[in-house]
Amino acid sequence: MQSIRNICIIAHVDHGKTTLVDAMLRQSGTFDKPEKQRERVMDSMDQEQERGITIQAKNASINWKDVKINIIDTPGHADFGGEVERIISMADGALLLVDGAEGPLPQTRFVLQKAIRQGLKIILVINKVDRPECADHDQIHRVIDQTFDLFLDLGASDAQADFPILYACAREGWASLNIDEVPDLISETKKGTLDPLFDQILTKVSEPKIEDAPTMRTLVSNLSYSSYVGRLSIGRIRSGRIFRGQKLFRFGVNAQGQQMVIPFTVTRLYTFKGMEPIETEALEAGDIGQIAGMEEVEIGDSLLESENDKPFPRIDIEKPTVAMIFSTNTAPFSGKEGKAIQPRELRDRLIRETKANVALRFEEGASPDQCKVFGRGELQFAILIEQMRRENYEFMVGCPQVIYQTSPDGERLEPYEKVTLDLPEDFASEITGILAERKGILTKYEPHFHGTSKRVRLEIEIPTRGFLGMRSRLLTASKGEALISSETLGYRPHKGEILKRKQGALVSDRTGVTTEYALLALEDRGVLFVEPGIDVYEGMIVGENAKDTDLNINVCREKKLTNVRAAHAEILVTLRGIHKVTLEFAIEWLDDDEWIEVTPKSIRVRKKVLPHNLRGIRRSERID
Ligand SMILES: Nc1nc2c(ncn2[C@@H]2O[C@H](COP(=O)(O)OP(=O)(O)OP(=O)(O)O)[C@@H](O)[C@H]2O)c(=O)[nH]1
Ligand SMILES: [Mg+2]
Repeated sequence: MQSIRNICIIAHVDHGKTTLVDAMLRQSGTFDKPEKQRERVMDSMDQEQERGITIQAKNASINWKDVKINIIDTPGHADFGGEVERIISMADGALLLVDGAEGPLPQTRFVLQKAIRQGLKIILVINKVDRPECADHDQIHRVIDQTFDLFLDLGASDAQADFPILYACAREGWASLNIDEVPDLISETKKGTLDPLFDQILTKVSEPKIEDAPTMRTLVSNLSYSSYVGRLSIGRIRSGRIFRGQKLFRFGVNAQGQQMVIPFTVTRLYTFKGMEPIETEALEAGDIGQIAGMEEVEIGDSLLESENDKPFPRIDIEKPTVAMIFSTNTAPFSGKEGKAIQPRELRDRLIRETKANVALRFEEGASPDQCKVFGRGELQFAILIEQMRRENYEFMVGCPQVIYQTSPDGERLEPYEKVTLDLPEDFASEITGILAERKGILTKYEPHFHGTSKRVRLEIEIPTRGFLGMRSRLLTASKGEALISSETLGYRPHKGEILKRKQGALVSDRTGVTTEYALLALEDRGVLFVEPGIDVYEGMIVGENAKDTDLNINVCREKKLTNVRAAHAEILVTLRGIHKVTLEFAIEWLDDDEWIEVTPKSIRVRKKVLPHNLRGIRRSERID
């Protein structure tokens, strides 16, 4: 039987995980034509390529010195932390990547904590050592010290804290155990490879532990789909052997949370070769593969050979802290640009999503045309919304809301986050000011040099409610220079009212087509969201008011032509600028009494109550 190693790659967002997998695939001879490969091949979903981030954990496999190495690439963004939690049990070892210039960041801590708890052997890879900030090796040593402190802080065992360290440039495809070699590898006076990394994986990560059980047992840790065979379960064979045609039992739970046992037959099995699933007759204990044969399977189910066997405990992952309402589209233009989703379809679609992604949870909404989805953050919602939009659906979503809890003695609790910001010192006071306004408290202010520029690393503890919708504002305030990340701190006492948005909305008071003449007259009132010649309806938001009240306005007014010359002169006046409403912008901007209308072609924002005479204009200070 072939020797196997199962490893996952974990890190804070952007520290180079997927780039490292590229290099590992390339150097192990997995690609037929390596030069033809695009970058970050594991980021195979459209939105992953477009956004340059990993959203879903994915498997690949390579062969090195006759050992099969199963690799699981994971996302680093905090919103997709659930992906890391659910797949980590497939691995025995983890490559922990830390950007040599940035050092450990919040998500480094989160994923390391999961890996330590799971008892994984950890190999530290200090990546991006080619960055100019790392030319000073003191910087790299500092990062190693910080990472070591993190290990101790998280209760690593002695064996785990005794981790090997590699210095790597994933982008150029080399790694070394010797820091003194790094300058030569960067200047290419010495040719580097990933051999030292592969060797560490083979020697330091143990062979998969095989459970002492007489029959086949596996836990479904991930799902995939093939248009050819349907739903596929991804899991690691914990004991025994699984083969095509085998009769197995799926141990799942029903909607009421009760256990159910359903027999099925394995119709197809796949093992990974590179990123490709290759059909196989059998999978041996220790290996990771895909199993076809049942459509209804869910992550956390156990697939067992014996009906009398005990299932694995279900994967327990951190609870969502935010929620969003999804609704059918009730706006007047509904169904014009896509397919207006029906209540039942909306429900089915969202339930399907929450089954494939255990970090999301579904709940019925307040009315039959609404559903509530619980998740971890704005980006996670934005990706789901964008995905549904690409499926040609039209629907609406409300603004993200935090989930409250009540303490045993009746106190109202809300989720908190620790926000870590790294930015040029000049912006620090403005940024802390913005967050202080939203009840954030500065807990750490650490100046450091980043190359020659003076930067600070700030830590701010803030109610999640205060941090929602703030990312772009913080980026704008720091001229795009701030590195922002956050981690949840759990529930703390409610911090009192926080105003969601200071500015009111400019709202169309009628249905019609916008005119340049009307919009020009409005420019000084605030920021416009629509261009001339756009269809609008009563209650649709066409801009942000500079004042804190909503303003109902006529954006369709035509200029009465008194003489030809005046009309001609007007052509020379053009609108200063329109703020295009993107999905991300809308999610951050939206207030409780507003909807985002999502269609395959447009993102519109609107008031929940459309007729202007039924709606107040004073935005009461929102206390939630
Ligand atoms: N200078 C330098 N840049 C690198 C290196 N490795 C990766 N990068 C760059 O870092 C960026 C992020 O790389 P990814 O591989 O997508 O990072 P990731 O950790 O997979 O990111 P997520 O999956 O979104 O968490 C890309 O622009 C890479 O080109 C490296 O060794 N040196
Ligand atoms: Mg990635």
